[in-house]
Amino acid sequence: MGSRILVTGALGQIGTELVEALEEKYGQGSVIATDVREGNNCRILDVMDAAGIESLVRDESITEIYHLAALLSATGEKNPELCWKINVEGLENVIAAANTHGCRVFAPSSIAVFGPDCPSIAPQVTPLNPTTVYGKTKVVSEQLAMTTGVDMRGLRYPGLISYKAPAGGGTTDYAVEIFHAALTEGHYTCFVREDTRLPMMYMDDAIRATLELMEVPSEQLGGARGGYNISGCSFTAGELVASIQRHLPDFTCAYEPDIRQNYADSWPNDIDDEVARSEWGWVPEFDLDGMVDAMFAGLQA
Ligand code: NAD
Ligand code: AKB
Repeated sequence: MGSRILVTGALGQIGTELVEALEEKYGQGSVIATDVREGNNCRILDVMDAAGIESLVRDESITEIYHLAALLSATGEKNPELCWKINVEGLENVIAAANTHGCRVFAPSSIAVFGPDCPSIAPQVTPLNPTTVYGKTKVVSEQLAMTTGVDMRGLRYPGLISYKAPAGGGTTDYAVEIFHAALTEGHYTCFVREDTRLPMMYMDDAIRATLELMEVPSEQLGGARGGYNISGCSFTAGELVASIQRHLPDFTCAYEPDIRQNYADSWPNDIDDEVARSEWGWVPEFDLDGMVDAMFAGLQA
């Protein structure tokens, strides 16, 4: 039998596009999309329900789990205990089912694993001292990938930019919201400073990276398997505005930093992804202007 795939958190920003890509690759009947919320072609599955995960994995003969259910940084910092429960205990429940039934697991990490002591261009190997609970849960995820005996892989996704689903409560959401505001209002009030530079990535690159990583033979992956650095494009909020103004010259942006500025300031400006490039051939396709052009093409279609 071929791959039988379970996706958790499938209705979110990544799941919306990853499910499509997995169905295209493996066939529609091979992918079971689940979320704690109701949605089209999506079964209800709460990742806190260990028995529910186990029985679904068993009954559907699941071979691979793409575990996307989580609380992101901004939502997570509002409710740190819930963030820890969903992100760590939810992952442990997925790993337990994977262990019992011999599944491979993809569990995303994030640039949120880095803290203020990280160099501005984050190396693959550096002390991981995040200030957010969300970041701490991602450090645990990377450690579990090295210690559970399950074939578990992850990517330190930068802030992801896409138009098919809204961003899900993160610090980097401004880089998604700004497009919708630009088209509907001609104005955006940004919650980080104009000079805030963060690593970002267009969703197409992120989906391709995910599929590519899961294809690599296990023995080819080294100590970064739980969270490879992958770089897309790095830009300031002001540079994003300038790129959007190529399409909408009258677009304006004001800057009113809130608590999310603190999380952004604790993360690096850019990512060194040499290890992903050399171990499994990672190469991004979208730079800032390419991403902005693709966003406008998608939103206006
Ligand atoms: P999202 O918030 O858009 O989607 C998460 C989904 O998980 C939601 O649909 C939500 O309903 C679901 N969920 C929440 N609690 C659940 C529970 N108890 N059981 C089952 N489902 C539950 O997030 P996303 O952007 O799609 O992120 C997916 C993964 O990628 C997360 O692990 C996130 O940390 C990671 N990541 C995302 C980004 C980004 O910029 N989007 C960057 C780095 C890492
Ligand atoms: C967030 O801002 O919380 C996410 C992430 C970078 O993990 N987009």
